[in-house]
Amino acid sequence: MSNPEIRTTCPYCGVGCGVLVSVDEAMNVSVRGDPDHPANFGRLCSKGAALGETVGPDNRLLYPKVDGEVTDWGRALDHVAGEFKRVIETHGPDAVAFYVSGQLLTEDYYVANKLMKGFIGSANIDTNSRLCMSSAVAGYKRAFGTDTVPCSYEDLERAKLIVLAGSNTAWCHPVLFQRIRKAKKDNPDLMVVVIDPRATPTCDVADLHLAVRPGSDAMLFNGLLCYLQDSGELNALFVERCTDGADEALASARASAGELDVVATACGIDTDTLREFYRLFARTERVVTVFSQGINQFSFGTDKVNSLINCHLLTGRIGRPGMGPFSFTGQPNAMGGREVGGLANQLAAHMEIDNPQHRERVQRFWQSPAIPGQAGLKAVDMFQAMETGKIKAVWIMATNPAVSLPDTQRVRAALGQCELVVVSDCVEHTDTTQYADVLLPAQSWGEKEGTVTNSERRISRQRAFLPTQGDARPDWWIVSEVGRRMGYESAFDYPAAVDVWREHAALSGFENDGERDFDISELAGLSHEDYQYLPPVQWPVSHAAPQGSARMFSDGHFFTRNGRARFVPINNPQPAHAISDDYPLVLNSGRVRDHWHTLTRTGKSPRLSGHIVEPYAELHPDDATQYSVEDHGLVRLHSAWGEIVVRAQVTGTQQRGSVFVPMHWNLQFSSVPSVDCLVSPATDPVSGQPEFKYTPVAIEPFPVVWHGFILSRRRLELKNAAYWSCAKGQGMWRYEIAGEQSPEDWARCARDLLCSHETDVDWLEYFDPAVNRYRAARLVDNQLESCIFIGPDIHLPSRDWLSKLFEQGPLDDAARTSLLTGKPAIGQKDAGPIVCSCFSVGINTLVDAIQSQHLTSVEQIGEALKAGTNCGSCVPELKALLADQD
Ligand SMILES: Nc1nc2c(c(=O)[nH]1)N[C@H]1C(S)=C(S)[C@@H](COP(=O)(O)OP(=O)(O)OC[C@H]3O[C@@H](n4cnc5c(=O)[nH]c(N)nc54)[C@H](O)[C@@H]3O)O[C@H]1N2
Ligand SMILES: Nc1nc2c(c(=O)[nH]1)N[C@H]1C(S)=C(S)[C@@H](COP(=O)(O)OP(=O)(O)OC[C@H]3O[C@@H](n4cnc5c(=O)[nH]c(N)nc54)[C@H](O)[C@@H]3O)O[C@H]1N2
Ligand code: SF4
Ligand SMILES: [Mo]
Repeated sequence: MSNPEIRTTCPYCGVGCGVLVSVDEAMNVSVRGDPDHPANFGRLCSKGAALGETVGPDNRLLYPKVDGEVTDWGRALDHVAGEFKRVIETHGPDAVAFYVSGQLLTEDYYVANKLMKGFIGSANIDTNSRLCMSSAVAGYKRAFGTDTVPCSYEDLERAKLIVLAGSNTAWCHPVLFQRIRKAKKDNPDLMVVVIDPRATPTCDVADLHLAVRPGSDAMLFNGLLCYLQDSGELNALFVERCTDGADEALASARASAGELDVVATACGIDTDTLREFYRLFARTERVVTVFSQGINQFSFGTDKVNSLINCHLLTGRIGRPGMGPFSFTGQPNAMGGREVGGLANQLAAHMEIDNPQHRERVQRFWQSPAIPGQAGLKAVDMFQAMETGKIKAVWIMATNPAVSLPDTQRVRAALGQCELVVVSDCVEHTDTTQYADVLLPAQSWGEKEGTVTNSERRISRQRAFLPTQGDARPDWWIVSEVGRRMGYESAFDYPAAVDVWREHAALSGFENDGERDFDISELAGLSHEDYQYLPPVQWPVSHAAPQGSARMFSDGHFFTRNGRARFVPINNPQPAHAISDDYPLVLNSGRVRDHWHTLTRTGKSPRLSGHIVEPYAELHPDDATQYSVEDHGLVRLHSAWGEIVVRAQVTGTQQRGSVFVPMHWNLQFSSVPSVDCLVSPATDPVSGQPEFKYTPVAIEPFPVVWHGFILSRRRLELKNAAYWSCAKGQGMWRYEIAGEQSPEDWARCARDLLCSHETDVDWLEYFDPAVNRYRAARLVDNQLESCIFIGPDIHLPSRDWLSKLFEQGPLDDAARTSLLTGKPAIGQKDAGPIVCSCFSVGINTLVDAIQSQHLTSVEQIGEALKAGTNCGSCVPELKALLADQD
């Protein structure tokens, strides 16, 4: 029997879907979409649907550790507080830093920010949101005076045109993608334009795809600004009454982007396609321009953001239903972090550190001994300051910078050098925890209580439904306890999360009087019970709008000094590092459908790990020919900052001159430390956001003499293979491996790789020295324990049917034979790699059914195999398979 369902919020992306969770007696967790949550109305994506597979105990950090030794909380907290105090007393408050995360809950974030800015007295607290949406923040602030996302998700349904700029919505905000798909079905007039150098699965809903040259968006939107004026779409009344600076912005746009042909050439698209987009935009009043990392992650990301906001200001398309510039935020609480002022250049409750009045007000509210007079170090600079010794103690919470910051070699070196590294995480082994002097176990999703804010300013509750594992504690508690031990007892005396919430809400309304956009003061008096049952609500939730607010700027009033929005003149900005003969290709990086960031959670799920099992580099077929790269072969990518070896995927969806590498893999899952080894540390001078989408690189084949794979019930240590990667399967782990030299004795090498030197196991072995083909299986009690397949090239047996043998009991003769022949026994099907992760449907099963049952639509596939009928995340891939079979 299941216990009652608990209502909570998905901990992954910024869509912020409501989920209903139930836990059975065996502690199995099942999850379904909350039909009443306004973000998703019952929908989930593949990641949300598989949440139950990610809450298990493996690799959980359970107890505090100091210098590698397990200890109790009292000692660990005293140690952290004592060391921070010592460093501050000796070297001043700016010698310490916090590096936090959009995956903290608002309550955690609030307390961390308060401790650093109000009590330690330094602004050296920055967050991984710096890597994520700081250009959106800076762009909004330049235009509106505040960091205000004006739109609601319902605007997607009310729009007539949706422009998806630098957003792979299908994979990164899948439930919003489903909403767009549904909106298109309900309203066939709705047009969708995708602006992305790659043809991503998002193009599945696109009426028009602009495969722009990387980095050319500002040019594109500057051209649009000119076109809008030329075609008479300028909203003179709005521009005159509600904005400043239109003339300067237009003049600046004209200087580089006044001619269609010039813009088309700069953007690498033909003039007709460009004109079609401009016409569509010009003639459609209700247009939402969605933007994400393809806009933000540039050294001129803020300029890109303002170039697109300018177009909405010129046409007055903001503050009304179905229109506006809409930043889709990445992390579940990227927005909450902005609200509490978690960035080094903010204060709290959308107040500014460089505003003396704000500083005085926040200090008075906090009754704090100190408040920094200027901004602290932004993420990239913070780690560089650790390298130079300026920062001597850092506390990292809920982020994995050794993987996710650019130029990770340097980041790792900086962590290695820093006197004191404290890491709060739910997971024990990550590339970052390796550098920790102190490890603090944080409660994980399902164990903790608090709130998050999604992309449409909607605050939702995360609620606990599992007992806490080990000695883990809420992040807000850990930080408060350190604060108390540093001598600030009363300021950090919070009995529960709701007490933090009330203070945060009260500060938002403190001396506000409508002057600041962020105001949730109506929620400052929530009782314990109100907080427990708080329904999702969009801020502001103020005296004037006690039920929350769907849209901002409806009255044409902005939060600048004179109440007018500002145009920002944009020139023709260029990436920090241009391609050259040495580094002729542009490296682009981002996400895949079923994985989340550095794999600490989705890497635990067999379903999610079966979609894409290895790190890869996507490149165009002509580039593959030019650089002698073989599809599925290994390639070495190198830049001025580092190198990695990954699998090549040759595909026409990539444009010439560009390479795409996903950001997820790291040393816990592969021989690749991170694609960020290659990425340039250049940042945007306004926002501090790194240029993750543009690093010049070179590519060449990586010569190996053998390829292979291993399937094993136990996790293995393969650190010595020239190339390896690992993915969780059902009841086993799957490894892809390759070597630069053949061993003299394969049998011995196999035993080393499989960590097996026992004598009581049964080995089946096959070796053909003429072609260097080796296969072995290790059986215990006649059950498959592990197997290894080695060959001279990439043509190896399918892993998918072999992995099914791990789900069987004792192997029969047919299974034993098929193990050595590398072919499924007669009658046994090989499903192939997973396409639909909800129902684990493989590619071979799909192709088979499409051919034999003459299936011609996604609906027919759904009826035959269920694939695509749950979350729908695989629908673009199903369509591509149907097209291939035509
Ligand atoms: N599955 C999954 N979903 C996620 C996450 C995850 O890890 N996995 N992470 C979440 C987080 S934190 C974030 S920030 C979001 C990110 O969500 P997105 O921003 O949608 O994801 P990315 O894959 O980083 O990049 C988006 C697209 O930008 C394109 N791009 C690159 N250069 C340019 C350019 O010059 N111009 C334009 N117009 N486009 C360009 C890339 O080709 C890519 O397709 O996803 C969130 N959702
Ligand atoms: N090349 C390249 N690099 C990128 C990007 C890119 O597009 N390309 N994108 C950037 C972006 S947008 C982002 S957001 C970052 C993401 O990068 P990271 O933030 O480094 O990635 P995560 O894997 O999400 O790390 C979160 C960590 O917090 C832990 N954790 C989870 N929940 C909690 C909790 O409640 N409390 C505590 N204390 N710990 C918790 C997890 O176990 C994990 O170790 O990567 C950035 N890096
Ligand atoms: S879209 Fe998927 S990952 Fe994002 S919040 Fe919803 S269920 Fe979670
Ligand atoms: Mo992000």
